[in-house]
Amino acid sequence: MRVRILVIGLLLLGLSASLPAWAQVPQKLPLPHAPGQQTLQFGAASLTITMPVPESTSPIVLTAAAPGTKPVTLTLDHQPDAREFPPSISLMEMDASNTTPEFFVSRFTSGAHCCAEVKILDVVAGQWRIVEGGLWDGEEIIPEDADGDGEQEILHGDDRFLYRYSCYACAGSPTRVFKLVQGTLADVTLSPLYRPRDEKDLPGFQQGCVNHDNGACAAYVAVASRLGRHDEAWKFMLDHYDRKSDWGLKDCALSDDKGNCLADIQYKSYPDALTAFLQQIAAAQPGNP
Ligand SMILES: [Ca+2]
Ligand SMILES: [Ca+2]
Repeated sequence: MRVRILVIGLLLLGLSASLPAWAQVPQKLPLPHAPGQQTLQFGAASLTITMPVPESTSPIVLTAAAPGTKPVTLTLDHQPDAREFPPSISLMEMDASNTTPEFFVSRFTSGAHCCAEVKILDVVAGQWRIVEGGLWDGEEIIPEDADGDGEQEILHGDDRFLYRYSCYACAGSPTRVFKLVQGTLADVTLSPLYRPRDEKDLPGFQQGCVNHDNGACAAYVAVASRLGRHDEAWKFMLDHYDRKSDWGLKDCALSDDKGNCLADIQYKSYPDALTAFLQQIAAAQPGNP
């Protein structure tokens, strides 16, 4: 057994030593300074960026290609008269199911607190695909290697906690982790690999709860629960939450197309509201029964 582990270890060492430079760390790619086309080559993969003339309504065009794969083209809106933000394009390794790197595009849509729009160019079954990475609170998403396996993950505060029980800037929110697997961004938050991060975040949420910030109490109970410490966190929350705040005690079970609430919910207390909210979060969480 010891020999086998040694052999696997040597194989892994050989593998990491042979990784090309572009695969080892994410690399932000420069946009062409002038209108026109520029092709960047990374090993076998290439990305061609076409920047429009500023006064035109032509889009920004990105084309990813590699030998033996079907290329894909992503078009990004360009409005000559609007204040718009350039896309941030990075080369990185996110999806281990192929031998090509991924191109990660994050662009600020502008507006208060919103949003970074993410698209990822990824090879699935021999074809480059555009993975719709969704809209995220904040200006830019910068993936990081959260578990040390050499692939970048998206880490982001759980937007569902924002404004829920206290103001935007007050409480932090629990971290969610998403991993790109064969063209799908999978929610892997509950993997034991990310427990150390939760352990690190927990004292800050607990301190916020001590200060009677109900948003921090919610994050504290949520993170402690996934670390297997729900009961002690719940008791702590009961001892420290702000009883005077009615923030988050109203909810809506059903809305029409225009956002009008058809079924109001009024909770009697913050613990009642929090119980329902954490049940909703748990029910939506992959990896929960
Ligand atoms: Ca890859
Ligand atoms: Ca990783």
